[in-house]
Amino acid sequence: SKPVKVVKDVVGAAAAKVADALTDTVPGAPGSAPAPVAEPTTPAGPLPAKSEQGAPDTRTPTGAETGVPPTAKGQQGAHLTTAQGARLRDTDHSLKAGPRGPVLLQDHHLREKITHFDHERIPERVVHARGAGAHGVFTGYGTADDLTRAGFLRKGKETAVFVRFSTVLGSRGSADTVRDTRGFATKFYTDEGTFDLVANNIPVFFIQDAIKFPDIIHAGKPHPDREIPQAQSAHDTFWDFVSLHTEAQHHTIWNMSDRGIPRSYRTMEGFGVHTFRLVNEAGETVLVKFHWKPKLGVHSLTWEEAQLAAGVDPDFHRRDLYDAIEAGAFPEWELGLQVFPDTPEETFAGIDLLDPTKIVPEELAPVQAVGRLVLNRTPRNFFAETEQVAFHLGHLPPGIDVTNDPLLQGRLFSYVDTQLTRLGGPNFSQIPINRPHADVNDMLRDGFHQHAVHAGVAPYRPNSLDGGNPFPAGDAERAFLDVPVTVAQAPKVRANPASFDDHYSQVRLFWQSMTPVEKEHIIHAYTFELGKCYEQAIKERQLQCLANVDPVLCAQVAAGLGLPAPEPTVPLADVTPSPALSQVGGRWPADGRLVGIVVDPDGDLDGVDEVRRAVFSAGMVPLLIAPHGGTVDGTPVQRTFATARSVEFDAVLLAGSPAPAADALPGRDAKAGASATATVDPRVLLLVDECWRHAKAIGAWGAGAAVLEQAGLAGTPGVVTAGSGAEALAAVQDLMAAHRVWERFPATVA
Ligand code: HDD
Repeated sequence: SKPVKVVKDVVGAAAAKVADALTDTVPGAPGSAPAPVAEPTTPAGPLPAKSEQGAPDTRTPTGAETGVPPTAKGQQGAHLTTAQGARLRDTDHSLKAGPRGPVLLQDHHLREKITHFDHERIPERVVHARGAGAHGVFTGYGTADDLTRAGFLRKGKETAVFVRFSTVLGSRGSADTVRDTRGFATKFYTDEGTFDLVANNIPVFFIQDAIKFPDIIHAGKPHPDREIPQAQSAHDTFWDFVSLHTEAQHHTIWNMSDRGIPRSYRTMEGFGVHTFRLVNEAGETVLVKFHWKPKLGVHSLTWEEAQLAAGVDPDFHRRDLYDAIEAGAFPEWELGLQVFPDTPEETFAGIDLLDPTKIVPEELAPVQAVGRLVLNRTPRNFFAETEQVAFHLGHLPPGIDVTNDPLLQGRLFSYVDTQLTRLGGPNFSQIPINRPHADVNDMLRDGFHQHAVHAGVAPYRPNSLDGGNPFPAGDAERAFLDVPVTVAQAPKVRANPASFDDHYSQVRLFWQSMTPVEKEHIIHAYTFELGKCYEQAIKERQLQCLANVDPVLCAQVAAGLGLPAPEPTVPLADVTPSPALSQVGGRWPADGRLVGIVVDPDGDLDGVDEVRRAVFSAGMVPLLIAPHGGTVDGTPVQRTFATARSVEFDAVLLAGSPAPAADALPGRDAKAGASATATVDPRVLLLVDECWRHAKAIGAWGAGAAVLEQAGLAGTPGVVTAGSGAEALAAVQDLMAAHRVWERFPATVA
């Protein structure tokens, strides 16, 4: 047998020497040529030693510290070491009794490496398991100064934030574009303690009391026997619960509306749902609801897009978030407040502010902007940051307090409790992403994963041994204030106030506030989801709920299911529509929108170049779509005819399309309508056809006009043929401001 060759010592080696070591022959492999390896990067210096054990380990920054440049590679330092810092010669071969012999139990490196790997996964979140996060900055406007003492809302005050968006029902590996509620949780690392605003993209919740949370989640999650369906509500147990438990109907109609399938996290509103209490410097209080308003407007996918994206790109939303940030199109929201007087009744305009299944229409209480959020940095490590971030409604800075909303009260218990299992003990606030940016001086000690080496002997109060420290703070030191709300003398009961019994009036308010095209989408969504149920009784019960919302909605869904439409069992509420609830009718900036440009490599490439530049300077992102990858006239091709689908673009421009090669797509030519005389590649026809169905703006100039002719779309709504690329872009941009070419959707309901 061949002699075993020991991998060379690379201690102190230059890059070339490292490469030499890496390309060494595999020890013991008979006569094999060394496998080519990637070019090694220049070794960086080793990680600095941790100076002392008394403080958090700042070698792993939270994002606030700038010790590690954002471009730093994952593996810091030139030399591989064990977890104890001993340098290693080899990590590719276990220690054996001879090259063909058994592996030795004494191989401490093998055992360390495999053991650590075996424990790499932590339990996924019991809800909101799939998510994507980003860092950013929040800047206060100073407009809430008379309402709250919270310092992060002061004018010009900048506060670091981390935001995690999520779906609720699916597992960590499920698709992004499923019909579901989205989480929108924000951690503000304020100077006065961390504030977590744990919000959703829907302003109401399924239940009014947290004690029912396990029930709604058991019903919404996959069936316990077969664990299907994944990440969706189109199944019997969900509809069984919401049809029996009618307070869920309001949240459910939002799910069935276009809000259930957002176009992007960037185009979602966020809602704190509950009413909170603010307290100002003078000790005066108001009640508020928190709102996030996206700069790009609220915008959704079409149902077909959502379904296609789940297959074509299951990471659609997280990719969109990261791509936008990396392209410099930083997602932005304004934080807003609806403000209500803090009266003993805790109602506003007859609406119970403690009922989390009710909104207050913006027409009655306008949303007042109090600050701006910009997401400008993607996480460096998904696990360390996005997976380990831990939110909790009880993370409140002075100036913000909770109310008696029974859903909020239960949440105050659940979040810390769940982290104990998920993050393995009570010290999760020492994990870098969870570390407050305010000074911490608590008396919490020990426990699993304790990272601090606390000095002192007296973590109790009062004490005379550690100088009496720590001392309580007062108003002058900006201490948290539990607002001394008077609690009425009342018997202990398991009951809700009577106002919580109205389960239908606001569902009707939502339905009546929709435009015809939005109503059409809601009808289709209910028909699809109930059509996926097996139990006839569940469909009938949900139809009864819809009858109590609106007879037209009920009749249309019933027709789709082939069932009779029942009569209402409650009087239909007389509601005033709230136009603010509709997504249709506004105009929004085009920043960060994606424009596909279909090119013929033998066509008008000067014009294409000009249009690309114009798209860039309008703050949008051009994506070149060509028959093949690589470059066209020196410009990189981002999508090919084989990979481009309508879901990826907000609009498409056609500069021309080459005739299909004779052998292109055997068997598909005839289907796509192409023939020997076809002048347009059938894949381009499919793309344009999809864009049309998904109500996207389409523009063409020059040879591109032939594509529209052949697709039979020239002259239809939202399809523009222009004399130049610049004109086509201008027309398309104008159409994009309305998000979609809404008139392409047939609307049969008024
Ligand atoms: Fe919750 C996670 C939002 C009701 C219990 N919730 C979680 C997340 C969001 C929300 C955005 C993900 C946080 C992250 O990204 O890490 N939850 C809401 C909203 C609710 C709501 C807006 C109603 C207004 N939640 C709710 C109730 C309970 C919980 C009533 C329990 C009684 N939620 C949890 C949890 C989770 C969670 C089990 C799972 C993972 C976690 O907390 O950290 O504690």
